Amino acid sequence: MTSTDPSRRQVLRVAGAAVAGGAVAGCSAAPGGSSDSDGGDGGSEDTPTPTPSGDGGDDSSGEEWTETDTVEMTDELGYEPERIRVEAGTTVTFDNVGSIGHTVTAYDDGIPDDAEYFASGDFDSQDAASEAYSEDQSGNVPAGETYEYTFETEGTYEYYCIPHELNGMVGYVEVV
Ligand SMILES: [Cu+2]
Repeated sequence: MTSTDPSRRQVLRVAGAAVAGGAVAGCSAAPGGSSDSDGGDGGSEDTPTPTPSGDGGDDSSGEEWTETDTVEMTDELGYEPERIRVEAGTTVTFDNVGSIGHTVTAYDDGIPDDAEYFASGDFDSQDAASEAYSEDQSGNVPAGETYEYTFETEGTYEYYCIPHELNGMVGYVEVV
């Protein structure tokens, strides 16, 4: 009945790994049986990592697109809604409802090939926009103000906020 005890399994697995990495003879792994004493970086490999089943970062399916022509920029450092869908020719208003400034800056390679580049401050490339912003915050949309852009070309656009890109402040517009 007690045929498979977990500690034994572990030892077998460690042994297997040692064989697989057999070429590296330098650091002789301790065959002492304590499962934690090899492995280089003293890892936490005993802890079984639970694999979340539902929402592991798939962003190509299951995403929600909201049909609206208004996007709010918030103090939570996000665009709300993050993904909108509009018809070609729609003017979208990006409204800064928070208390700190943001930008609306398209990725050069995040827009359809035949689409015009857009950015608050009306720059014609991502480089120009980020350079200008770092010089004197050109392109900043202050609290309470808006930036508008009319989307003429069908396709998906990805844009970001220059000061908050690292906080994940990225948004999408799908033009249909
Ligand atoms: Cu921002």
